[in-house]
Amino acid sequence: LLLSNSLGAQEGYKPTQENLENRQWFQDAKFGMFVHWGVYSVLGGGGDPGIAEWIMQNKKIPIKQYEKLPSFFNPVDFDAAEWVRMVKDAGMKYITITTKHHDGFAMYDSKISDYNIVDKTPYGKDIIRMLAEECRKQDIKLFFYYSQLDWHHPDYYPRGRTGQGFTGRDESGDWDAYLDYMNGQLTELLTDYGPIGGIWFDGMWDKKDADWKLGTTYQLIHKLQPGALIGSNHHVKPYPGEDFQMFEQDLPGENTTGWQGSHISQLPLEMCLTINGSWGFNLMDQNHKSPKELVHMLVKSAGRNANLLLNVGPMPNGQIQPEHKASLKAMGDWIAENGETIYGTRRGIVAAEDWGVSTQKGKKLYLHILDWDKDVLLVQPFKEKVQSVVFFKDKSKVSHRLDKYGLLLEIPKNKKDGVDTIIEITLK
Ligand code: JFZ
Repeated sequence: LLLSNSLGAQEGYKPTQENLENRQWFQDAKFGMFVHWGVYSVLGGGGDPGIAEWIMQNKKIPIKQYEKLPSFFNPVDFDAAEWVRMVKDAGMKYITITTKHHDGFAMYDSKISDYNIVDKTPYGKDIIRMLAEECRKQDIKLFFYYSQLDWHHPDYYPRGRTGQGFTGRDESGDWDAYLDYMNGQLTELLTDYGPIGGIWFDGMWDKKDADWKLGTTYQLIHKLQPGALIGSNHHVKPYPGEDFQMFEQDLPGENTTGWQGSHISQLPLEMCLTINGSWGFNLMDQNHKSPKELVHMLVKSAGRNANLLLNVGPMPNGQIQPEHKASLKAMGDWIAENGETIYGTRRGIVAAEDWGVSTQKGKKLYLHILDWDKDVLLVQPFKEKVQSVVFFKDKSKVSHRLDKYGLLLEIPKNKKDGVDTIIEITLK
């Protein structure tokens, strides 16, 4: 028996060779762009810097009123080629985009529901298709975010933690019919858009004790596209059938948000992060992370074996906010110089510490010194023998001593880099 329920998920799942290769690709890729874009973007948070894609819930907008939003969504400036070019220039290797968020609105041409971008907006075009085609042209992988939680579908019942009372729906519904609908939309996404990178689930946490029949859904996905990677933002240990593990706004193992738990699986890891303080477009949010902070998050993720999935919330006109374009450009400039120490690496033999992290590819070990202003640094001891120690930037020698206390490095002021002082160690 292959099918199983949510508790067992896809018990006995054996990833195909293609899937395993895609996991390697994923771990080598290191950096992707997350996109939260939907009809909520039109409201830009409604003047509240803390609200974006959650506005339906946070402002208790009934379905009848919310259903007017699609008629205002007309992203005439959307240019898939420009988005993908920007992604490449930022040094990113993939895009993960919201095909349906919690509001239930499909950003693609769904045939099983007309609550979608083609049928309900004046724009009338399938942005997911345009993006999929452009990604294929420019060799960028495309992943689909899909919200299991749905504030719009009548059969999403009983309601979960959210969506209580305000939406104006009947207090009834057929849960299995909802799951069929969800699986139907996933089938569309996995058959009509060519090979995709994977499915990024979110929203299970809304109904922790519901029978999500994950085994059925995961098996369906792996049957339709065995190479597609499944991940889910459920904040618990990965279920059988998942191909990567997600960490929301948190470096694996840190659990600073308190939601995440400290379990780190053997699966490829990914951390998602907002570029300011919002996922979807927010007009008031000026909390833009600096390029230095963003580079540090990329490096710290890599040093913990995780990818960074950096989010932008495009504006309702289809453009990316200029501040975010600038941040992405700055990251791209940094990666153009230093990408060798990130792409294709794994966490290095030197564990993460307050001063920074290490990444490694074969005999090349890179120490990324991110926060350290003294002129000497003692790195914890390791067993491997050292062939040479140089500054990555100019390949000049680093004065050092390796003994039982560790590796003592001299880092003169003029060799310090304001963002990341990278030491390249060749191991014997
Ligand atoms: C979720 C979404 O709600 C959010 O809009 C965004 O898409 C983000 C990437 O993922 O965020 C969560 C996930 C889990 C919880 C809350 C928000 N939770 O467990 O309460």
